[in-house]
Amino acid sequence: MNHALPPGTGLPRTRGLMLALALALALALSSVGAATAPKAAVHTVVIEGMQFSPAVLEVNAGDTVIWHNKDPYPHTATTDSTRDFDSGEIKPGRSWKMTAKKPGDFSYLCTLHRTMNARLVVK
Ligand SMILES: [Cu+2]
Repeated sequence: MNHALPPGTGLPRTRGLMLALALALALALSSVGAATAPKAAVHTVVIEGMQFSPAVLEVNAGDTVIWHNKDPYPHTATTDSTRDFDSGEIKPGRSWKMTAKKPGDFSYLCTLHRTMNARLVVK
């Protein structure tokens, strides 16, 4: 009785298995790649106590920025000189959101309280 396989018989099966493993690995890696690829994020700037927080926010182009007004009076988030964006009046307890499309370094303020300054950096 000879139960040993003839030489070479195991090789095609091993190759098939290796191929399946390689394929599975490639699939796993591609899904990891998709998960770590830059995705549009959502950032929040809180307006409270007559201040924008954070005062400097860095985002990627395509990200969404939400300004949330927690003060009991209205505010705006406005790039005053360039007019790149202007929230208009954000009423107490309300929010305004914008998709940051254009890369740049945008200084903005509240047109109702012009000492309130902040910066949005879009990369
Ligand atoms: Cu204000």
